Amino acid sequence: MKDNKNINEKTDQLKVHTTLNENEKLTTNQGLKINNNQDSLKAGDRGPTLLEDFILREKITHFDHERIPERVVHARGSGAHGVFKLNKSLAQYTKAKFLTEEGKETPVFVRFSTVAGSRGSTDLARDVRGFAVKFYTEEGNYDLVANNMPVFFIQDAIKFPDLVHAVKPEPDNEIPQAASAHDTFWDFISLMPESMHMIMWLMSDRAIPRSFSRMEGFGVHSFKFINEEGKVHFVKFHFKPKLGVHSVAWDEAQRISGVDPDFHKRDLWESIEKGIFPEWDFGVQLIPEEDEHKFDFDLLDPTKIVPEEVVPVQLVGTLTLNKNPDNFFAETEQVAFHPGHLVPGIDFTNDPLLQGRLFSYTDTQLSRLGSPNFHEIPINRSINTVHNNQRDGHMRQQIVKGKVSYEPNSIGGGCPFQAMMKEGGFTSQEERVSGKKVRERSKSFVDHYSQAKLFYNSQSTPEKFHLQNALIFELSKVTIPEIRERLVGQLVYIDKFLAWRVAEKIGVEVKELDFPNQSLPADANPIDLQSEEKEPEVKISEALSMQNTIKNTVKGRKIGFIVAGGLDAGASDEVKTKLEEKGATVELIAPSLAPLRTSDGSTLIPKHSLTSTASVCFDALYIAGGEDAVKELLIPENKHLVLHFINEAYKHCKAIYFDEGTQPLYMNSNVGARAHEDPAIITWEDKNGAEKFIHAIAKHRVWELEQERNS
Ligand code: HDD
Repeated sequence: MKDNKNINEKTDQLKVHTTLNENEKLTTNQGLKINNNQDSLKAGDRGPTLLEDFILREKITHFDHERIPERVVHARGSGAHGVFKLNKSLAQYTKAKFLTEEGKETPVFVRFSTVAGSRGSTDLARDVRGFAVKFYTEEGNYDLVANNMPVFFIQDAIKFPDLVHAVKPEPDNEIPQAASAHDTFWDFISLMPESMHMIMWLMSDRAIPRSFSRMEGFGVHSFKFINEEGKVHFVKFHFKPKLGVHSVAWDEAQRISGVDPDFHKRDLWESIEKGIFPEWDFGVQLIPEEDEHKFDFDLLDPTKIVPEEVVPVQLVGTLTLNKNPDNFFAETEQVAFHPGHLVPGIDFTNDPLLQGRLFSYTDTQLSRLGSPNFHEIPINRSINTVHNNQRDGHMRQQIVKGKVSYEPNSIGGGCPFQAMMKEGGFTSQEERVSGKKVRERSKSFVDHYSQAKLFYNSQSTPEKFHLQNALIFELSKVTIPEIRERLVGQLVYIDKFLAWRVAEKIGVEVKELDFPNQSLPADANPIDLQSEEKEPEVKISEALSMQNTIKNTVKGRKIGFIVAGGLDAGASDEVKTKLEEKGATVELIAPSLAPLRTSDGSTLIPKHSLTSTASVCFDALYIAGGEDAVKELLIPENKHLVLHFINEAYKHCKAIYFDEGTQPLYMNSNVGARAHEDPAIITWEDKNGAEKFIHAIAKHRVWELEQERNS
């Protein structure tokens, strides 16, 4: 929505820096009007270009310096503006103003990302997704730099460069791009048992989301809330998508990467342009400070979740994305997040991963954005005005009046003053800290498998099957058998059948492992420690299976209508209208892009041809009836393409609606050969076909029929 009404304090602030070239004359960067932008200044029309051509020089120089370093991780991203609305006050737990006043709306900018791939890589890589939220609060910027998975690979930030070097393309040949399926990643992982819980998440379909609007977001670490009285609660942050958590199949992800590598970016952009705003419930898990040690895991360990069965998630707010950026580079590329951007009422914990992050984010902006003044880039500016004695540096924008740039001062009347706590001055939570200076891991961080098991056991059968196949795919790309074998040795501690099944497919034997483990205290043996494993409080957690998040909605779904000249307009219009009324989008796919005539003489313009798109770009297919249309779809040059569409959608467990007269296509496709009832196949025989179709799409996929649909 270019000029939609979703204006807030932040978007208002950005307007001052926004420009439109409409009806304007071309100028240099100095504002000089340009009279010829086609030719450089030469000594004679066939002569050499003159050095004095300042217009050419300015243009080329600017172009030569257009690129900045991409983010060292999370390089590929998509962003949007929006609003966070608080529905239930958290004043009992925190004094952060944006979390205390019921009904309060806070502007936000959110950037989603993949982690390993370069800026130009595909959206559908198997990867963690970043979910970074900048809240422009009246007390300053608060950044929740989250992921779509609630745990992390490592427990200590000192291992982050190792992890990233292992997953990024291998340094000798820069292969593979945006993929973890290679030797160095699995070599590292197989030597880091603490990563196994995260590996379960990464090998699950959560790593290949259907869209950003269908992913969860997690703050990962435990943070702290502090209320007006100074009382402390540990807090875990959650974003739960209103559309449910849904993913695509791995085979589909690979196809989408070729057909539409910008699949997620496009989905986010188009949804917002259409007014189908992505929305999440914002929730918190709250743990009183005195209960810190009540769990069978350490709250400071970022490889652990707090199961929702133990501490329920309280939903207190709504995050809505309602405006696309005006300029990708200025906003999405230049936005700079940092877990250390805090407001009073929120504080860190001693999670050693979080502690290291607190150094990394400002540091990286210095090389990425090139100056300590990156906070002055419009997208990064706080809506609260900035007053301090920091001065100068590359690209300084603010013009601070007066002689004074130090404190204390008398010349400037002592300004700017320190703020007292009651005036909103930030104070770190007072915490007693004592201990020997040691380079060690706490023994409370040592159980690496219980929650990996919890995750695996909480998956539905199809989800387990997908996870197993993901491991087989990834490990089959590992060329060194010892690494494959070592990893299988880890899987044994999670699920013996899983380990055996993977081992069988990747050509190794299941052996018990015995190798040095850097993450444990020097005198610890991982196997002994595991035998101390406690019986977990929760054995299955419903919240961990995507299957349990299905919502009864087709909002934001994209349905492909396969049509041809002479289609039965009445029937297809009825289905289309019903889908659109419920917030789904219908796109027409025809043998060519030429306008086509329907049975009632009206004209339709197809958006796609059978060769310009693929079934993987849609959530469901509708095959339109009409004698002439079906005849055209059956001519040899179209028939194999249509059947490919149908068979592929069928294989990916999608809903397909065959309308009146499409029997020949139905019978010739794999659908015709099905042996059992299938709730996601709707035919001309179904009464209330449109309703059944909508119901089936809302269920996302019939994963439970995957084996049958693929047999
Ligand atoms: Fe990080 C970017 C999330 C651990 C160092 N991180 C980055 C982004 C997200 C996360 C979403 C992209 C922000 C954007 O869109 O601009 N990172 C996480 C989460 C972590 C985590 C959820 C663990 C719980 N990160 C982590 C560690 C370190 C970093 C342990 C270093 C010690 N992360 C960075 C970084 C990045 C970054 C190098 C790259 C670009 C940037 O910061 O601005 O500083």
